[in-house]
Amino acid sequence: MNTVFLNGEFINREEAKVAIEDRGYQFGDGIYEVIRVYSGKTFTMKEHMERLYQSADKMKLTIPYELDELTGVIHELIKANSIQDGSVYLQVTRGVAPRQHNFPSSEIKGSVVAYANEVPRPLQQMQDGVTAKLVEDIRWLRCDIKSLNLLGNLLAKEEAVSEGHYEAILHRGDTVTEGSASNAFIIKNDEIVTHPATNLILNGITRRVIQDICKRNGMSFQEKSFSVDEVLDADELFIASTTSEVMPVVKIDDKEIGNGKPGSVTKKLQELFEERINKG
Ligand code: PSZ
Repeated sequence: MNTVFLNGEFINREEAKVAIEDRGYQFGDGIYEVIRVYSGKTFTMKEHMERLYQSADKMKLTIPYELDELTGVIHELIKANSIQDGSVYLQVTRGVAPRQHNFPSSEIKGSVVAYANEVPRPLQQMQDGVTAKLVEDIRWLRCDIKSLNLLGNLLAKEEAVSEGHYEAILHRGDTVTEGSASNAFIIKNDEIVTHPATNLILNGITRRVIQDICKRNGMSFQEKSFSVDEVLDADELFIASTTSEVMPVVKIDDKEIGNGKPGSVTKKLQELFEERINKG
């Protein structure tokens, strides 16, 4: 049996049904988070939950639960489904109302869905590295909101994956922004560089953990935008997300990065990231 959370109730996954006029279904009018679970315990849950409420504020959405209630829901899902290494998906939409673009009355409560899955860590890919494709970033200008509207991300990911790649690395003209579902980092002369946390990217929780790791270990971390040419000329390239962790990219389009193998700085970050996971 698989237990999920739907609008205040814990029910069987098969019985969880949402309304056809849910604004998440009709418009993608909602937000979400994916929270990692290692050895039955959440990782950086507080940061994910804070970002959820921040995303809600940015789109004038009221989450119909307090933060500690949602935290309790997540713990309950992990327990009820005996999740070891996995993730919890949590989404909040603007609720169910007759279809119209403008927001429904404030009496309409948001819909909340959460469920948990077992998800293995991508250990082999983290060891070998993956390939990526450069794709033009055609998304809107509020990529800082973790919105359900992912069409721009999906088109890019599909283009990359259908051609055998793991990820699409997005660029707006000459400027590299982030991955389709990850943040992107280059390393040049031992300096780790990633796009600043502006409206053009999602400020990833994994990105913030990496930033903190660098600070504590005297590694150079710079938030500044970089170009497509700088990627092609980088010593190392990696992407980072909740499920991909620190993932080396060893080839982009037809160009090998460095010697085509995961680089030493990326490997060091992976080690330090692993230590964080083990600390819980
Ligand atoms: O399961 C998956 O494939 C996941 S879990 C989280 C993501 C993918 N992606 C998050 C994400 C993103 O969608 C974009 C556009 N940029 C950056 C990230 C990284 O965010 P964190 O580190 O918070 O997961």
